[in-house]
Amino acid sequence: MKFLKFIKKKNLLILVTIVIFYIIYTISIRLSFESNGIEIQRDFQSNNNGDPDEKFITYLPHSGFNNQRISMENALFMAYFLNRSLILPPIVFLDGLNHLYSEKTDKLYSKLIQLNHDSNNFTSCKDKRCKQVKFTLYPWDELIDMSWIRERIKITYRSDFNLTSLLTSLNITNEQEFLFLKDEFSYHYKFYDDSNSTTSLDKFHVRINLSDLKKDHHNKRLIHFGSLFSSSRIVKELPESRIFWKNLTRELVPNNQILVEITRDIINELGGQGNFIGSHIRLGDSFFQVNGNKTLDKITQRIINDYIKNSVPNHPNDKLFTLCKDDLSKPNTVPLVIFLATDKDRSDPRIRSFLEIFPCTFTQSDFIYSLEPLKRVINPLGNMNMQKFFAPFVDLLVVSHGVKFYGTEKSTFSSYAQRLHDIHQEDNFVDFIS
Ligand SMILES: Nc1nc2c(ncn2[C@@H]2O[C@H](COP(=O)(O)OP(=O)(O)O)[C@@H](O)[C@H]2O)c(=O)[nH]1
Ligand SMILES: [Mg+2]
Repeated sequence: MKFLKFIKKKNLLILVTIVIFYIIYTISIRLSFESNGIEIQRDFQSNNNGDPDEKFITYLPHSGFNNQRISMENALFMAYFLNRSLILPPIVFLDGLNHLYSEKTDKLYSKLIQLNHDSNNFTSCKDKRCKQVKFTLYPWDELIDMSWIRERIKITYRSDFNLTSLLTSLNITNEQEFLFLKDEFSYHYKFYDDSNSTTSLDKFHVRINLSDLKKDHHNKRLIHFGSLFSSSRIVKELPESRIFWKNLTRELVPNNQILVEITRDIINELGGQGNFIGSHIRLGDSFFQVNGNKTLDKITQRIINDYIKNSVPNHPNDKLFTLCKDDLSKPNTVPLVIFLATDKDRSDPRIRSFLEIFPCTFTQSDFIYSLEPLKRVINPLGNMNMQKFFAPFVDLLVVSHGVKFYGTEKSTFSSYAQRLHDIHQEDNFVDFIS
């Protein structure tokens, strides 16, 4: 009897322990999915058991971060205009390869499918030469404030690039149930919100009126776009479209808490918001490498002109000034505190010539101490340390708080910095960081 009682007691104890462990486990999983304050439905494939009549759109990301941001913003506009939910792919961060891109959608898919959560490496081959590339897939909500858009559009998250499992999860069993607008070349489709628009196709090849797309394919469960990159991909001429777009571009700002803390710290070191100039000089690859000297000449001239004509306000603090005081006594130097964002380091000869004219120029590497918290940023999808991938965002956020911003032509990084700068200026540099 006693023995039986003991067994019962023991079973009860085991049961209670299991229940406690289960509760702790569930809470910890929830918390890890709520790291930026929002509960995110991470895995689209295993969670789509909702409305069978719900209609979706999706697209394929490619190239650098800002190319992906522009595609994502265009996709949000499409979802709004077509009144569909968006299946949002993650941000693709690469280490060891500048661009993952193919102009043909099928080929791009065959590259992207290599990126899955089982690994953080894939093999990239070009002209029969192959190398290992590190990657991580990162959720947009961890970086950017999506709260405004979430109130207007339903977003579900895709966590890999497997087309078959995407279609299965949507119960799509034959080709008639979805529309796949595959690209055969770069800039294939251009979309128009107003069917009467006379805006030309320019570099694009095929015109699609969004109202026809909406009407003719209203019963399709999914409209799958290829690339949605390019700020001229969608012509927005209807007043409602313009208002929506203006709000969207104003609301989608980086709000990652660690990035915000670091930015605040560096801005303080620089003498506070509005007391320094921000510049982005892109020299690292392709077009920007070839045009590097021109970019530097243009930016230098623009800063000098503004400095002479408009006497740009600049109040360097004493600590910073002691660092550059001696160099400022040399001829042809300009006493402005500049934060320089660049994809090259200070030893690059072109950067060195800029520093000779503007000796009070500082870069991210001058604020090593402020950058410490970057070491703590972990991707909740896959646990990859994000330090390397996040460094450009520190540059982006700091330059956008300069009293003036001078960027590189044709760089989408620069155009985002300019947009953020204009937002801060409109708000009179009231701390975005509060
Ligand atoms: N740290 C840092 N990285 C940069 C800077 N400018 C460009 N990069 C890197 O180069 C990439 C540029 O690609 P993208 O964002 O598509 O902009 P774009 O190529 O200039 O139009 C960024 O994502 C960064 O990884 C910079 O000022 N600082
Ligand atoms: Mg790019």
